[in-house]
Amino acid sequence: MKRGKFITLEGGEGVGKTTNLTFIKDYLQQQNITVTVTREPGGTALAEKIRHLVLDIDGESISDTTELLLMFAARAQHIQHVIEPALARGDWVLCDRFTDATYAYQGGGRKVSIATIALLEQLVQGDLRPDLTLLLDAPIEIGMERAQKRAAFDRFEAEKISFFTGVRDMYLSRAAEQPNRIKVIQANQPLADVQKDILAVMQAFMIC
Ligand code: Z5A
Repeated sequence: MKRGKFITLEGGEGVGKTTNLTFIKDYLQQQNITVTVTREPGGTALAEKIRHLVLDIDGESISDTTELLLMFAARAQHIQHVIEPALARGDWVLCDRFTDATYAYQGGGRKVSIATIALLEQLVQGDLRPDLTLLLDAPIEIGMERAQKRAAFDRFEAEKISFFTGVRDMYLSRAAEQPNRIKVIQANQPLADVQKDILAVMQAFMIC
């Protein structure tokens, strides 16, 4: 069985990851590809419990190190129980956030050392890296404005603007360092134009 491809969607708050995940899933299914759609933190029963713990705004305060380790603990479960088995059986895995989010939020936002994140990445993932990452990028105010129209803020959404600037800068610097894997999509356009750009990236990826 040919191993599947691993595609991740990244970006700040409210940039449209969830909206466009469905668009990409539909496109892949039209190409007769079996798709496993999942998300981080989460994707397994235990990892979803960890998600609840790290997003809960009313819980005990969480240290930066604890937050980092919880993200990777959830990821270890997710890789073992969902991502690796799906790739091995030939599914394509479409994941709403993955380790680029750790570099962006814990590294760029919380200022955790990048070397520490890289160490945990190697420990938890071995050689596993996404084959393609779509980074939806928009000015912070636009994403926040969209996100505010939805439910109440979680622990991350309640952060200051400087935190989100750090997150966005880290995402963009990783995209500049890894242009073959990370494709930046301008997410502050009307949805139809965003999806036109996503389609162009997906079509180019399919013929590689
Ligand atoms: N986190 C972390 O710190 N470290 C890690 O390693 C990982 C995660 C993996 C949970 O993520 C949190 O975990 C996250 C980082 C942290 N921080 N937060 N918060 P999440 O993915 O669940 O949370 P999120 O970023 O807030 O996702 P979201 O709120 O679901 O946003 P989204 O998926 O990007 O956006 P959306 O729901 O598709 O769209 C938002 C609204 O905008 C909606 O009404 C859409 O209809 C609308 N929309 C979308 N696109 C457009 C366009 N183009 N024009 C106009 N309106 C649009």
